[in-house]
Amino acid sequence: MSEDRRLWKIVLIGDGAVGKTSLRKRYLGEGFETDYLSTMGADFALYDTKVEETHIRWQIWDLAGQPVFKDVVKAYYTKVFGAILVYDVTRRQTFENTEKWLDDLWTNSKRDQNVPVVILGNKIDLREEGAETVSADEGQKLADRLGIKIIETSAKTGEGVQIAFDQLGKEILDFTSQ
Ligand code: G3D
Ligand code: MG
Repeated sequence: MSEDRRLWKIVLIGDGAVGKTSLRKRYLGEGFETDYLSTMGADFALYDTKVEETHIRWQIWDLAGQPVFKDVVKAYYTKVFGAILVYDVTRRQTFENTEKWLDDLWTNSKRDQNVPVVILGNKIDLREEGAETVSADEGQKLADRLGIKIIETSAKTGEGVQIAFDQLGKEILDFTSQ
């Protein structure tokens, strides 16, 4: 690891089965290490990349299910540099829960609203017309209201995945160089 490589812890958040683990795997491909923190029910993967000209090492935290212990939540959110918040475009309730996840992030990281976040509307390969479905337009309206970027993705096809992580990287870089 070069000396000036920055270690950035990020967390994946959002309801169960929205595709958090699949997105992480899609982004990382085969070449990543994970450490399973079995006592916590969380694991993290390390991945070296570049954001603009800056060398970074992502430490991507991912929860297996819902944490039971308060300490787990605390450890999960502690010292985060950024977050990827995921909803599933085929399940409206997961979209409606995004603000609850933002609150969790802000409260538990004790950083108020000062955490770079990107929101992902995932599973667009499954999107059909219907009341359950969250449209791109609805996503954009929420993005405008929150002042947070929403990127539509598919962990299955890979669409949007690289863009989403790049976007978060840029936001963290801007934030940390303020
Ligand atoms: P989670 O980590 O948020 O709980 P997972 O979600 O990554 O475990 O994904 C839950 C299920 O959704 C998995 O299916 C996974 O394959 C599927 N999935 C995730 N992202 C996408 C996507 O973009 N498109 C499609 N079509 N499926 C997706 P299983 O059947 O393994 O439970
Ligand atoms: Mg998972």
